[in-house]
Amino acid sequence: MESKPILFYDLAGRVNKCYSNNTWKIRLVLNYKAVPYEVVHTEYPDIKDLLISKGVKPNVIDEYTWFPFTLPAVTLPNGSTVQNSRAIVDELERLFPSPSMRLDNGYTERAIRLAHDLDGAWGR
Ligand SMILES: N[C@@H](CCC(=O)N[C@@H](CS)C(=O)NCC(=O)O)C(=O)O
Repeated sequence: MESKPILFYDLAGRVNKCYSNNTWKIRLVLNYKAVPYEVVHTEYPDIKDLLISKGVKPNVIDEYTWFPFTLPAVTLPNGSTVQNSRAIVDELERLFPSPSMRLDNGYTERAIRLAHDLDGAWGR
């Protein structure tokens, strides 16, 4: 059976260049794992309707989660769509374990905390 490529929803720059640090996280993981994917360039005003149409549940807003619907998001080969970088990476790691992202190396959670601290320091 032929497997469908992953759909990777990225933000559309003026010349369809990948510019978002958040979506780059997932592009890097897909490239590292050499997973076939197709890019779907998406405009900010379309994110919400796109993800709702794919059955994505809104994020619960808290100190670190500002938007109910965000990119990056991916549609996996089974047709389910996932938003939020960490959730996406966990799914990619489960589906494509090699090469591993080594998420259990102790640095991942530290990096997430550091990113949160830096966001705060930049006057959110
Ligand atoms: N924690 C999220 C953050 C993603 C995020 O904030 N993405 C921005 C684009 S860089 C977004 O989609 N914002 C939606 C909006 O501004 O309405 C992740 O890494 O997946």
